[in-house]
Amino acid sequence: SRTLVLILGDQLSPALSSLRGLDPARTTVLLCEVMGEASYVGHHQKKIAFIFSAMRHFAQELRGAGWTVDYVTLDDPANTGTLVGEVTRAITRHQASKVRVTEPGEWRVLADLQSLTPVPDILPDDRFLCSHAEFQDWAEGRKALRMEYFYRLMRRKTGLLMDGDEPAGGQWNFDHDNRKRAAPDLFMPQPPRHAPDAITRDVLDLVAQRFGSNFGTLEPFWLPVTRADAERAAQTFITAALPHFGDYQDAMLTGQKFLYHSLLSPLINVGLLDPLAMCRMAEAAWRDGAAPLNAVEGFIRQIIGWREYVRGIYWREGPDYVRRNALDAVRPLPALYWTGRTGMACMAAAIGQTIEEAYAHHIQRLMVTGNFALLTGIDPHALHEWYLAVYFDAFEWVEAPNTIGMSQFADGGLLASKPYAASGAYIDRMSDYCGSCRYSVKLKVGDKACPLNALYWDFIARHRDRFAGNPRMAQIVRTWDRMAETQQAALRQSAARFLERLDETGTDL
Ligand code: FAD
Ligand code: DLZ
Repeated sequence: SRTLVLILGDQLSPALSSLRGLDPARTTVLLCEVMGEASYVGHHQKKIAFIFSAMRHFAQELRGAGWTVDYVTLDDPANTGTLVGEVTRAITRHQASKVRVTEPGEWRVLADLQSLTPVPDILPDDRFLCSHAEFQDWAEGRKALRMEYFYRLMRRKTGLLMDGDEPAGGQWNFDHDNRKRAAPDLFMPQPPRHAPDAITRDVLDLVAQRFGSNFGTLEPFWLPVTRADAERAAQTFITAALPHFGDYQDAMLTGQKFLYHSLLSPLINVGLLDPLAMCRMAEAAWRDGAAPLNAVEGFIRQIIGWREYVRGIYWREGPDYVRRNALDAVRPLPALYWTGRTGMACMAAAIGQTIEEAYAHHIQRLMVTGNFALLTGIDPHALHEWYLAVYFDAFEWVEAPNTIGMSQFADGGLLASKPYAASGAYIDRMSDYCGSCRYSVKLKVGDKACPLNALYWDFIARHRDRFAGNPRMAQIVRTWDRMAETQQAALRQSAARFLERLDETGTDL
């Protein structure tokens, strides 16, 4: 009897649980490009190209390792357009008696797979360190789920940066060292650029033809799409950028799209790189004296801390998590999120590079596009669909908790202990954007003032009662309460004028 193994577009790892223990002679591996997955949101063109090309290269890799692979391309005339349709067709084609799959990264796809006949064996995705049961055990009975405590558990579990039972360097977290402002530097490392091979060129043609009117620019396309190139990119990051990763983790700089970030998220998320192996490489760099502890600890925390923690939250909170809206935000997503056309230099930079690269770094996502949405009260579900569409690393298990929870406080503070809300002063402190902005960050009200300044206080005022009860927000609420009424009115009027213009045009503000 034959086993059919379905491998999804973000499961491109040879050590995947669904392949383990199977006899290649009695197994067919199915990979399928389907319109359903390519269109559940209007993905950035580069994201689709990256996933299809990585899938095609992975099929080659598997064949090289002795597996029989059935690869269905998007333009196959018989393609039904859905995962369920393609698995059903493949069961008949290969007369398979069993179907196996590693659990997907999204509730929607899990429900689809569970609707198949025969119901497949759905195996745990042990590319993650923390199983669902372990996360539940950790979360059970806790009043608040704070990443920091979860992270310590993962440090102990992996032994990463541990000296016996103590954290290396005597501290678990060196974040306070990681808030430096970056300066222009001619020697800023750049991620390696990979020329498209014949497989990628075919995919680029397909994407141009079928998704040419989707968001974002397709070319130049230079992302790694093979395991070997991904591993080289990881090595380049460890030697060239990791040493400064910590210092400038929160910095933003005009014209520098990547700074000292790794760009490894898409490669890790689709399975071309193993997250634990990345952390071990970073730790080795510290032990060899090639990178400082604050950088290496910061990098490792993002991966075994944040990445694992948000996944735990996603699966614990259930499929309705993406619909949470604790702050009752209802404004439609303004057009400027798609056009990037705005005089706000920070927003133009973050969205502009999102259009070009399908990438913006964490502080741009959280404190620029996320903060603007939070302050202006944009519907979190619409924003969630935007983040899910536009970034090359976006899969719901990781995108949704970051958007709904961390960035929009729409889960009411389950994930973040206070909203990540900021006025223009924060952007000015962490970037050089304000110097080239149409608006003045120093002005608080009026048409020439940075809109974030009045919007910030308007946001505090709108949610005054809720935030007064939050120990981390109480001080700011008191500041608002003590402000002269005339000043409060001026700020609220200024915010209202901006929001009116936003609703009228949605772009070019
Ligand atoms: P680096 O700064 O080099 O960080 C190293 C690695 O740490 C990343 O590759 C990533 O694997 C991991 N990491 C860092 N921060 C986080 C985090 N908060 N959550 C999970 N992993 C993290 N990340 C995604 O992978 N997919 C998403 O769809 C996604 N959507 C986001 C949406 C919002 C609103 C916000 C605020 C953050 C989002 N993030 C998402 C988290 C983070 O911004 C990206 O992981 C990071 O910017 C990827 O770039 P990088 O590889 O250069 O990261
Ligand atoms: C994101 C994506 C895209 C664009 N296309 C495909 C595809 O054609 N076939 C496939 O198997 N997977 C694709 N994916 C990834 C899936 O959407 C992903 O597995 C789910 O979102 C679960 O994380």
